[in-house]
Amino acid sequence: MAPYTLTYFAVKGRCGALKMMLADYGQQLKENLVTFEQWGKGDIKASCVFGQLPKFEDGDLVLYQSNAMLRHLGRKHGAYGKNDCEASLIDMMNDSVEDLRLKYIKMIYQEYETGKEAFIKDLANQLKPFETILAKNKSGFLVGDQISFADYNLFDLLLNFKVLSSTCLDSFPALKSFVDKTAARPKIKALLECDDFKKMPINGNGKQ
Ligand SMILES: N[C@@H](CCC(=O)N[C@@H](CS)C(=O)NCC(=O)O)C(=O)O
Repeated sequence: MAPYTLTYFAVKGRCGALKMMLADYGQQLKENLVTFEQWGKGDIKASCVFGQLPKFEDGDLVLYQSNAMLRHLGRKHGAYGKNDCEASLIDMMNDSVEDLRLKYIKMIYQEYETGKEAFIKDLANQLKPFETILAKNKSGFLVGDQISFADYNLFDLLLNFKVLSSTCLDSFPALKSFVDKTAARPKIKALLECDDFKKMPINGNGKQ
């Protein structure tokens, strides 16, 4: 039996990083896919604590909030730093990835037609701090010398950005190397190449 269950829409959306993390740790994931039609009926929404998906189950533990899920898995699978200071830095990195993800989501869902070009133009400014951090850390990870949940989250978002603008990492060697190295991790590579994952849209409105 899969130890973990994810209930979510049939999109990568807020769960790409979680899936990559679990794949990298060799963990099974049972997926309950909810259609937009089922969601529209309201019963599932009413059953969710904050009225939204994803929902993640680890045995009796039920979690909402995708970043809480990443933190939970980080704690369980050794991807939350080697000490409290590293953990705090990883939190800081992940919060910054979340800030950027929110900007991306706003553009995708609210202003794709009018805001996409401006978003791409500003992307270099948004990516620069991550480039600086990765260039400084010889391990090639955001914090310390091992991969953390914030790395998976950044990697997932950068893959979305590359779909949005294939050249967006061209002037960021550290980010490019981070993406290449993470994508080459054997179990992540296998996930990225698997048909079910590949064919899943990034976003619920089909824009990317
Ligand atoms: N902060 C939440 C956001 C969750 C969220 O925005 N869920 C969206 C799909 S990605 C949703 O459930 N939308 C349907 C609705 O709000 O009715 C998280 O990170 O999990």
